[in-house]
Amino acid sequence: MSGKTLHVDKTKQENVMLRRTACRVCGSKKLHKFLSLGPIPLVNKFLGEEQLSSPEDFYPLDVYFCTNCYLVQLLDIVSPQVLFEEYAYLTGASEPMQIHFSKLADEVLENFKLNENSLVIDIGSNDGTLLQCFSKFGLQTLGIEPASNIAQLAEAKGIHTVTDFFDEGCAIKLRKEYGPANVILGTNIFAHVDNLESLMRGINCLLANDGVFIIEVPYLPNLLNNLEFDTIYHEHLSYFAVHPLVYLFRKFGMEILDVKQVPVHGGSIRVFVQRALKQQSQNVDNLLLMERKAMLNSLKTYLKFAEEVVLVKEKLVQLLKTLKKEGAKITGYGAPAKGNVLLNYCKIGRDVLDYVTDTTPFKQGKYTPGTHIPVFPVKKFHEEPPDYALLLAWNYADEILQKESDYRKKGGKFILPIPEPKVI
Ligand code: DWN
Ligand code: ZN
Repeated sequence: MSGKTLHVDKTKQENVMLRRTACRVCGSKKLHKFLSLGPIPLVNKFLGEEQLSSPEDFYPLDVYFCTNCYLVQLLDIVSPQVLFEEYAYLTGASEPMQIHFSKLADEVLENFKLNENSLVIDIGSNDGTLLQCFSKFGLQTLGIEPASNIAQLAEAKGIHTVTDFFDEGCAIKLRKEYGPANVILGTNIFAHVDNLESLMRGINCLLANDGVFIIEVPYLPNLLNNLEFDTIYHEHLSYFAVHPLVYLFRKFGMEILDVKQVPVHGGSIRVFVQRALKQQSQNVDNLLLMERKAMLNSLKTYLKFAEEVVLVKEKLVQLLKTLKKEGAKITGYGAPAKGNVLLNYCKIGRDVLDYVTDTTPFKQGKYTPGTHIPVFPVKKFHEEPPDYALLLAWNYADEILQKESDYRKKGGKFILPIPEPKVI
């Protein structure tokens, strides 16, 4: 395992980082640190060959629990401009996400009265994959995406996309230009935003009176139960359960109409939010009860999680060491952001993984941040199959295992890193 010295440029950090001292949702200062995964680099900043010899920046990654509203969160905030103005992750690069979003659009169309005049706005619309599922039914769509390299891809597909960060100021401009939205979507953006007050004021400004705001966020109980510690990184500022969300939406005159668990990104919740409810789904109380039973309101739960994370790390490192000693060739499958947390936290470098493969064009030909492992298209995996493939994109295990059944038939093995390192 690589043991290099980390470069922490304090002055640079001060320029790109803010330190929050109060809870993002309730403002309380009763915040308890329970886990440190850093210092690690920014995990979507893949490096070009020319960058490998320059010093790299590493940032603290400490996780806190608010004993007032029970929000789990980061307090060290890396500037969103640095994180998102140019971005490597493409929704369309993962086929399971295309299927998932298509089902989301079907559900919205079934449950809400929409027609060809209805406006659907997607915040953090990425390459337009989700909005395409609405535009094919003739609805009006508008994407908001801060990464210009990705907004361009959406435009090329015919999905009109405004390149901007969504906040209250942006919402005021959009409302003037496009009118109120019947549906506002925010899949995997709610956890990414530090200023939730400005975001929610923006939603209130842009949403039609009877409109619906639909978010998807990774669900905290899944993170805890499956030890998905690698989904913790600087882009994800909040780790939500339903309890803090109820608290937050009420502050802005909104209520959760319905909430359901969906199987993406390690287990997420899809939350439907409106101003005036006729009736709230029983699902809301059911999940709140489950969260109380799971002791999400107790610091002890998080301290136990932190202990388990260390054990997973030790077991994974030991397993890889043993396999390497036996002369095994190992590579990584997928180069997700979370994979870079795992590699950096466990100090798994090029001495362990020969290469990683990934379907995202922006990542191919580059090197993983911090660990400098080359990223290739999946063709390399088929041409030079390893004995073992560390499944960094474990959230797509079912699909990938099925897709790579030939590799497995020929004796190739996958290593699943969490919840407990396992060879399959
Ligand atoms: O919130 C976030 C989520 C939505 O996406 C972001 N902050 C960043 C990103 O997280 P991630 O990079 O961990 O997401 P994924 O979807 O788990 O990434 C999977 C990666 O694996 C992608 O780079 C595509 C790649 N992949 C692959 O190479 N072969 C994926 C599949 C399904 C495959 O068969
Ligand atoms: Zn709080």
